[in-house]
Amino acid sequence: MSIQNSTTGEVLRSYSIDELKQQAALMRGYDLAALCAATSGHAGGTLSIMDITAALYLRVADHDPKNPNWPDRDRIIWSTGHKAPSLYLGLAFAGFCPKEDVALLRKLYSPYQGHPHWLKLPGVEVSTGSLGQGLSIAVGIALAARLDKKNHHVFCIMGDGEQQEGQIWEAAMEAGHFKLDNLIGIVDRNRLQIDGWVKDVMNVEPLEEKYRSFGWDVVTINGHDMKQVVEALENAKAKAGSGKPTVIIADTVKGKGVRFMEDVAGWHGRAPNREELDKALKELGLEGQIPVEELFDHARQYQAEVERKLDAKMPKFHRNYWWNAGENMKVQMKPTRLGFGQSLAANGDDPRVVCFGLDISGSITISEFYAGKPERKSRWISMGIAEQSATSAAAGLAKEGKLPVFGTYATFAAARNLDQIRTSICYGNFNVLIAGAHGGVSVGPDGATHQALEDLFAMCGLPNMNVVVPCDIIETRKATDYLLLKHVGPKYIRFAREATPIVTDEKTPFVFGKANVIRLRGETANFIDAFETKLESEYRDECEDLTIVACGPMVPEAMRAAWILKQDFGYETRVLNLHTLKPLDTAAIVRAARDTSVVLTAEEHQIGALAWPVASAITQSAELYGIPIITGAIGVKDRFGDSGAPWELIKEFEVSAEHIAAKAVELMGVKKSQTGPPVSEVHLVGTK
Ligand SMILES: Cc1ncc(C[n+]2csc(CCOP(=O)(O)OP(=O)(O)O)c2C)c(N)n1
Repeated sequence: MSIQNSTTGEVLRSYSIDELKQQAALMRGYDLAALCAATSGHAGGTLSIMDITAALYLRVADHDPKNPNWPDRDRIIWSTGHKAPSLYLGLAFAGFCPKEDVALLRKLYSPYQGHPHWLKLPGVEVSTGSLGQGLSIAVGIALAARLDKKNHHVFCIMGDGEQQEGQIWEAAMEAGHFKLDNLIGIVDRNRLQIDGWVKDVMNVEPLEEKYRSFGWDVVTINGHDMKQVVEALENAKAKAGSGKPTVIIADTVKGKGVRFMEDVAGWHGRAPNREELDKALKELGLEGQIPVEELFDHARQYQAEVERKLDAKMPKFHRNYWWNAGENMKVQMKPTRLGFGQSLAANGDDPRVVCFGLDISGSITISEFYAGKPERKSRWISMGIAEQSATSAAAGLAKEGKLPVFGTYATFAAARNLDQIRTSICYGNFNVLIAGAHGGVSVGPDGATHQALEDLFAMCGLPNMNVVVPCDIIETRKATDYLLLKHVGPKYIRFAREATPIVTDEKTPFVFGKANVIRLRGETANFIDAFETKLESEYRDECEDLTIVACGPMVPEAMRAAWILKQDFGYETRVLNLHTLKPLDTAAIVRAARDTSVVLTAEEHQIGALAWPVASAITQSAELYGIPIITGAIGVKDRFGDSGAPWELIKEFEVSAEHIAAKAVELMGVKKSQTGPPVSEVHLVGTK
């Protein structure tokens, strides 16, 4: 049946096998052009799944592009959310949305998020991006169809690396148990994942026997032979009433169609540059068939509008204080995550240190532990994409005296496995170091599912847990040095993905649990030299006008805000670098509140991981009873993230120095109105 008018039942378009092959080739071309325009994304897996995508969206699935919510449509669930461009192209080629719009991939406010979000684009069934959840959602949808006595089918697209997630097997058991013959699983068995070959990272074979033993019908096909693909999908649909779910295990090639991408793990999460795109299109036999320039133009025009909107939203001051915008106050930027790897490389000789790989090892730099040091390989344990089991396994290693370290994106390192952290690690008070990488919106184009904005609530809320959020690459290295070898107990370090300003040096103090005071001393050639940093316990009150308390890469933003506040308004700011969120340096907060009476917090997180403990320290301190303290909070305001460039997101989510400064001016207005004549200098341009 396929693409149809859901009112009349008329088939709108049916594709022959040869036509499907042509469409799949074109979809590959659009895919690579969209990735190139976005400058990020997943080339390898989007290419391996494209033949199946074309068959499903253009021939096998019953759906109506004019009525995406038609209740009787087949549902297609993309459990591997990182293959979103293939999903978008399936929809576009079936007529749900314009093909050229796929060039808006990964851009701010775009419906074409880095990972699919069903609330943004009609035709997308569910929001995914955290692997291993799609099959369970598909089970739920299949059960709902049964309850409603509906005949539609539910397809669920998964990866082979993804089969390492335990949740997949809970769902597989449920589908077998409930005899969900309206459910069709598809495994894109391209044999690669991020860290290498699936068989080496964590073998999942024999997949056929596993699914069979869970009560499924199993079909193995060549996922690039269009005839086999169509037959397998159509047969699976035809066998309703069999009492068994079906899984189609499709043997595919990662990067299919582009020789320099085929079977190369490095192309998992890479986008081609312009030269590589041209080469790829040639290899795909698509020269002149993809309107590359039009697509790029479309992307450029959209991007110009995004930038205009963002600029209009930003608080304005007498001059542009943005990073490296002027002749002086220059900064160097490096990703904080590199500091984590540097520390593991330096300290990994301790025979107790054991590091877990969770299939994002290069990106979060945990692989630096063994890079160039083969003798450490026995203490490198690849666990695959299995965060929950790895968390409890780390507790087991710690129980036996090892120093286990595991890390992944903070959403998967501190949220998916929260109960395991709570019960296996914290309740037993085990010595495990957890790294939450990619904290905050500055993760960028991957979008909401990959931007950890709640992890610190959970980690700070757990008894026995210790939490550090370092401000730059150097502090990340020092914090890891300390946590790894000196601190005993559960510990969480959170760091960012993007290159952020380096604002500390080797001499800058770092004492676990003790805040630093940072004071602006005047403009200099280099931003870092303009500031003096001291341990707060060694600092004497300078009667500053206000305090900004920050952690992580919000510390550099707070410093830049202090600069804006001085230059535009003449305000003196005490910046507190509260790198340790737990245990909290309550004394430093209380002293700052007492000395300045204005306390503004700044966090790249939902407001509250930093703001509420600081507020609580103030309200609970007997020293401050009866003293009015004016407080404010900068952070993410109870919303999920978005795709976009990292610094665009810092602006959109209002966590830039400009937003801190504007809020500080507002608070200072309140302070002055309480202590002197009212002032009108709220927000925007200063009054100096
Ligand atoms: C829960 C979770 N852990 C980790 C990741 C990061 N991640 C994205 S894709 C990927 C590898 C997936 O491998 P596979 O399922 O084989 O997909 P393919 O190789 O076909 O792209 C990983 C680890 C994630 N998205 N979700």
